[in-house]
Amino acid sequence: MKVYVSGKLVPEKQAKVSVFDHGLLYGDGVFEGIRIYNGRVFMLTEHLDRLYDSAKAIALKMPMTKDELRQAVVATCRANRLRNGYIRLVVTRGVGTLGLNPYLCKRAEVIIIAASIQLYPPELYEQGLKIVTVGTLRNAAEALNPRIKSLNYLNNVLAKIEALNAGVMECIMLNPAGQVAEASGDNIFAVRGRTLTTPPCWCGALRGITRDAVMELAGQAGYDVREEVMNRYDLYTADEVFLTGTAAEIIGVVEIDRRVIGAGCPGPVTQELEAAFRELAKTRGEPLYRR
Ligand code: PXG
Repeated sequence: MKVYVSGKLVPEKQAKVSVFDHGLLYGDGVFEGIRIYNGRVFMLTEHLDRLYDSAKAIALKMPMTKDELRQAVVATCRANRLRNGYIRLVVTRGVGTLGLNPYLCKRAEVIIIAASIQLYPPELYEQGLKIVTVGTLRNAAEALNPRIKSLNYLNNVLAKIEALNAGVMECIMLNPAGQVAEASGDNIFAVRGRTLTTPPCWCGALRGITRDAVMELAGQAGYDVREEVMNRYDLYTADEVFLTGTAAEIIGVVEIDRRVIGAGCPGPVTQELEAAFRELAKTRGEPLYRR
């Protein structure tokens, strides 16, 4: 595998960063996780826009233009001859001193890994996920805004640990007001009749690229799509609940805190949107090869 680091594509064994990199020392940096489907980088423009917004929010000066980064992403995928896969795009504050001061870091480091990912076993997409609400609250937006896709994922890791310790693979994270925010690495939707509801970003959700795509697809399919404050009641009593994310894609939720959701299996709306998403993934995004 070839990895992009310090402006070059190098064999993975040589792909290294300094122990003085503030990405490692302080979790100071931002990232994106992007899918490659059918020889196309899915929604690359949207991912790059979000990355640059995350960087701006933490006052991190990107060392290259969006277009240069787009080309580096494409080159990394091509070097690994990927037609389907997963790209981890990481930007760290770079090498600095043993002190917080980010302004003493000379230059941000850009890392591009193009490989593959499987989050859940295929059976779970057919059976649906069982999840629980965890005690770890999503970061308060006024402290570290969840809209920033930062390298500081301890908030999510702590939630994931609680989920795993409870014997499930995902969880619901609430915001400090006790409202539904998102899952540890996915957004959440509830279906009731012909209405789809997801929490607005100000409730503590990342503005997921998959979330945006699903909202667009559901709108086109004639559903009433709403961003509304949600409580656990809205999830417990929904016809269907599903999660969306680059890694998870679209996955049905069939049990929350030991309440069975809907019919106890991934529902028809979830399945319809999954199929529409598969179609979209075939054609949407930056083509990597001529054919
Ligand atoms: N919320 C959080 C906190 C996330 O980290 C999403 C929502 C969904 O956003 P997208 O844009 O992907 O639809 C994410 C993204 C992993 C992994 O390795 C997790 C994500 C993306 C890629 C890989 O578990 N989460």
